[in-house]
Amino acid sequence: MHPRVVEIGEGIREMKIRGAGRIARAAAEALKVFAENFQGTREDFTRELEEVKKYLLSTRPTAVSLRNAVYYVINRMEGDTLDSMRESVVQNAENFIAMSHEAVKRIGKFGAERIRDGSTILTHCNSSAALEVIIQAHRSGKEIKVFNTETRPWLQGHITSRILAKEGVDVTMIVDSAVRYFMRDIDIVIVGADTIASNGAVINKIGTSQIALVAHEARVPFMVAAETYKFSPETVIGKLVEIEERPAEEIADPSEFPGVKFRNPVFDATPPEYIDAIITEIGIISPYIAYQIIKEVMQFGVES
Ligand code: RUB
Repeated sequence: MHPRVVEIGEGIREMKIRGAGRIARAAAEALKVFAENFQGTREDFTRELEEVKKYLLSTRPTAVSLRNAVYYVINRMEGDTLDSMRESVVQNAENFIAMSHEAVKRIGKFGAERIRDGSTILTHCNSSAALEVIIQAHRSGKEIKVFNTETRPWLQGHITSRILAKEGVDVTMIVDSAVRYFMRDIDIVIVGADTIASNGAVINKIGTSQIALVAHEARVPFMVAAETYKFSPETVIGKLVEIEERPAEEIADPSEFPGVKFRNPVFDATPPEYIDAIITEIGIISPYIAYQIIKEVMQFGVES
């Protein structure tokens, strides 16, 4: 396999490239690199494309954006000759990447409209889509404050805090368990998504569902910022979303805790009844219309 393809794949697996949107674009980029650098026969191309596809799909299990990106690029491949097939893969990958960037910008625009001047926003983990909403609201001149969780165990919240501080946003980092303590100061919660199931449940960084529960209790609106390629066609045909469980070492050194078991699931599911709206690039929608959105993205294809 081309070394750059492996570099991207391992980058996703080891979380050097992370966040559902980024890993989707990186997977499309890997397919593009493969097609551009391929040498061999048409038959070899088809066979190796399948290998690259399987390899990319194996890197992280939860974010459907990765699979939707891979299917988008491969299932739309056209042409009978090797050159036309290669060109088609390159073009599809470029289209996906451009569409993805554009989607995040539109989400930011729509979402920023929903942020009232003077609001205090809570976010969790590090979501480019959620950050785009916050940053566009800030750039439009609204006086906003942001609380963000540190997000154990990978501390993606550090990235979020730094990005917001650099933008000049008034940002406060809190530990994950302080969410309920601060909820009385929060006007709106905005998080991202890795996958949205056909029943409207949102799968996002572990802890998201607890935050949603606390927001619900405090009657604080809970919004999800997500591109339509985060909706999962697979869930329509009955597949369950696999929740990635990562090594215990990410939490603590198990050798220092003889007799102790560790569990480290890195995503959880927030049911639709705790979600006020999902901000997508095609509009702000109720989680209950997830199925209609999936029908539109079904065109990406699904492996049954
Ligand atoms: C990242 C995470 C993000 C979503 C959405 O988890 O849960 O909230 O992926 O991000 P991890 P984006 O760090 O384990 O990949 O809006 O950037 O797609």
